Amino acid sequence: MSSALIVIDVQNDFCPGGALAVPDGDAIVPRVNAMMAQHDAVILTQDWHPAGHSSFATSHAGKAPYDMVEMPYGPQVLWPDHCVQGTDGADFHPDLRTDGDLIIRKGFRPQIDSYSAFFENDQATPTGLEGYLRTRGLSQLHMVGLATDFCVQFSALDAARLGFDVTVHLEACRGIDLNGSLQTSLDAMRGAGVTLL
Ligand code: VGL
Ligand code: ZN
Repeated sequence: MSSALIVIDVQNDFCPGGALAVPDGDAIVPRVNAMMAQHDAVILTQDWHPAGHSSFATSHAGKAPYDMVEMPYGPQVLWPDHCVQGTDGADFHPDLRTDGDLIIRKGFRPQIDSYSAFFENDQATPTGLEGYLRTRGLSQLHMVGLATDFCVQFSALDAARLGFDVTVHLEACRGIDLNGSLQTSLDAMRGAGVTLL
């Protein structure tokens, strides 16, 4: 049985000074780097939105960041513009090791947001990561990164539902915590059989 470290969205816009900064987000970088040597494969995800993406508050007249809207696929939080393709904010944190095996980009379809590394927020459009992991025999997934209560949570829940063995290393994650979303996400992951360390 082989293990993969999945490093979620350790990008400048999610670190202090970035457009959608996660408190203390950059503090995880040394720990994440150190974990890379402990797994058979290292996969990084990169939030990668076109300018004017539908998850940006600036794309909705009269809306502010963190307002909710109803999308065809369900409720969606509106975010500050972040991780726009080709910008510094979309780059990985400069101290993050990026010599992993695969970089998977997500959120590039203008009309759908994508938190999970496996499916877009419609819960149906795949990123291809499942097939990559299965064809390489990577069944033990270890997740770290940003943000615990959004992209890490949705990735972990999808992975557990797909039958992978999932561990989230909380000391190498940081959360946004919108209206208690951090605690809710921990309860949901635990309830889905995800191991939280
Ligand atoms: C994320 C909000 C919007 C994340 C990405 O990486 O958790 N959160 N886009
Ligand atoms: Zn995003």
